Amino acid sequence: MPLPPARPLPQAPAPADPPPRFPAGFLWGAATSAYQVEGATAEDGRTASIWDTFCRTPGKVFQDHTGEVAVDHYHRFREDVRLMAGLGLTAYRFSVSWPRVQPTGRGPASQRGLDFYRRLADELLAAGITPVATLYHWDLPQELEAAGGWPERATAERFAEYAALTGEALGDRIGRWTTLNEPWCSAFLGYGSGVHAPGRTDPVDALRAAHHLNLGHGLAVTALRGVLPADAQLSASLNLHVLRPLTPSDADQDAVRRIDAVGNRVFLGPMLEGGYPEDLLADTAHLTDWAFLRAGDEKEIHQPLDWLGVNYYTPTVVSATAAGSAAAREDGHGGGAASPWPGADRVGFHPAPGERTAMGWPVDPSGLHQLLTDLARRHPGLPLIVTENGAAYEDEIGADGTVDDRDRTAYLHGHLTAVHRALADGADVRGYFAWSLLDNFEWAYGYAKRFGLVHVDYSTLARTPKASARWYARVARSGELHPPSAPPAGGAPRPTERDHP
Ligand code: IFM
Repeated sequence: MPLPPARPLPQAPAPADPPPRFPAGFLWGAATSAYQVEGATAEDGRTASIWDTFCRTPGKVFQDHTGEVAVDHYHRFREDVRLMAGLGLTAYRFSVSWPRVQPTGRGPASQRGLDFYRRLADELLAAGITPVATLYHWDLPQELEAAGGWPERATAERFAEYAALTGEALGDRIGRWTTLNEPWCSAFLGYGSGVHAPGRTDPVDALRAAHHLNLGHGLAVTALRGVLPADAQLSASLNLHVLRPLTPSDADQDAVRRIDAVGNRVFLGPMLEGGYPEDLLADTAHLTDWAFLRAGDEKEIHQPLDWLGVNYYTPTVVSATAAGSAAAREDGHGGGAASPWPGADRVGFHPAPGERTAMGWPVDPSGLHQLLTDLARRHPGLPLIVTENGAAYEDEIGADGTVDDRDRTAYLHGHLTAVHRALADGADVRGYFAWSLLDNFEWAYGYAKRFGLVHVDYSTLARTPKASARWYARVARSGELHPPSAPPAGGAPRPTERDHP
């Protein structure tokens, strides 16, 4: 007799996949920079930087905003460190203000200036947070700009002196250093398109500035090795452009090559490979003979680094186009008549597909994966740290006093997923810093764009962690990449009152 057909057994629910886990010791951080957060621009002997001057020039910055008060980190750093501790951060990346530490850009250091960073580092260390110091995040002492600025070789030499005296004073507390943050912006937005301080618009000055920033980096690394403990970890942070051709045509591929040369390899070449790319010299030969590049400079710049800082926000789509066309002006860096891309006049810039942040920057985490895995392939053995990644959105405090910035949480989750995939694909990524810890002064956009994990009320300077900060805290504390929507076990890790006075 045939047996009756077996009834299917009830299926046990499939166990949910465990959240992706990051390696032990991975640095979970947030970043800021001096001019964007400190304020106190005329206190304790600090002199003007090029950004103070630029902000005072009518029409350069949104509604003529300035960094005079910024978010008052200079006076509120203790509260801010408690905030970081409450978020479970294990590292804080900040920059040292050159005109605070060496007010005239040359000569002896200001003890009062150095003391601020001593106090900040001590507070961080006491909270178990690793300080990561950037020496130059765009605030050149105005006196050095008056003497010619980055287009002049002497500025690189001054930078190395400043690096040495800062390293000597703070090296007992700070073990991780970055020489320059985003030298592409300093050179090409500062001296090329002029949308950043000092607002000059000369393509040759921009190329000279790029070289002297590179040289300053090399000289500073050598100077720092001479004064820092042997285990100090040195790097530079580059905003590398992830480039995509509009079409697969040879002409569009050549547009990618040109922007890669003047956007990426102008720094990667000398810093990591020992020389400028031949095609960059050829592309810019109608502008300059590069006589400012002296024998021995490339060797000086090519110093061994302990890690590379990678800043990524969005990819860039380019095509071949006619010089001066509308597409050629859509460069994503504030427009303006002058180009930040010397030698690439016939390149057009196009919006990448996808959602956009309040900066108008398309959201595409795959670009971060591409960047990290490409760097790992090209520079095996060089550890990478994502030193900036984040998004501006139109955040508002709700009636209940919270900021529900789920778009930022989704952005961070997407990009951390990309970092995790890059790790799985062999990239040696050691940490991630969200940009930014706090809402702050967003350069030519003034206070109009909010990048913070923590909301700042600009009239009271009150800090309120956004929902993204609470999500990021959970990830940082557990080392696990929980999806944004998953309700946290035991309730949301809201910062406590003790953490956030
Ligand atoms: O705010 C800036 C930061 O100073 C340098 N990197 C990009 C950020 C967002 O524009």
